[in-house]
Amino acid sequence: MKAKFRCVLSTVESDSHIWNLVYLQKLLEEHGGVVRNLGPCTPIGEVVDAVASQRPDLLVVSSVNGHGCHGARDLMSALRAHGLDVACVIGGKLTTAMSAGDRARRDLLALGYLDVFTSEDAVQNFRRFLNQGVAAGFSAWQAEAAPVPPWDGGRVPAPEVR
Ligand code: B12
Repeated sequence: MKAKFRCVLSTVESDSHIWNLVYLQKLLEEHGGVVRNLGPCTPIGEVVDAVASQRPDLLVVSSVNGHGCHGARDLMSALRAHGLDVACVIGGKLTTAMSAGDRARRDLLALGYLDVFTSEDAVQNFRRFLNQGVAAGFSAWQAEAAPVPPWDGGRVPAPEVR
């Protein structure tokens, strides 16, 4: 298949899981990506170097050990500190509690991730993202906003005054 985009694939420094990366590499290749898979426990410096030297169209970060949301913040900060503005998405199992998922999603979108794919239909949504990205450019993607529950800084009902 003709190459349609170049992609760097990584995880975060704390994450030693491998098969998620293998799976994503195959999925990306199926969509026409030429993939540089940086492997598990990816040092942040290696991701920064790969993005700086290869100027990929897309950086995909996958983490499943439940702590990825922290490493993902550090990774985006490092990319920004090096002046690297690359279309970047993340997915997998990023938190240990389902209830922390919305907040993590909100934080990561605010930091500059184009989307955060963690739901049950993550792969289906990611396929849509890839198809649209190949057609119109990855940066054009508009992620759905994460809901803000009232106890998490959202709209808090005014207390009843008697
Ligand atoms: C194999 C395995 C291990 C092996 C990994 C071996 C290796 N070299 O890969 C070992 C034993 C080393 C291991 C260690 C640990 N593991 Co483990 N592990 C698993 C296990 C059983 C299978 C993972 C796997 O290979 N799946 C196959 C791949 C293809 O599927 P996947 O990883 O789920 O990825 C899919 C989706 O998540 C999604 N996805 C993933 N990334 C992305 C990114 C994008 C952009 C998108 C769109 C989608 C996407 O797409 C994939 C296909 O559907 C899972 C449980 C399970 N059944 O899933 C636990 C699991 C991932 N491990 C877990 C944990 C907690 C750990 C440890 C912390 C345990 C410990 N206390 O030491 C350590 C962490 C090690 C580390 N430093 O990261 C938890 C994570 C819990 C959480 N996230 O809340 C899980 C879910 C088990 C559980 N139910 O508690 N683990």
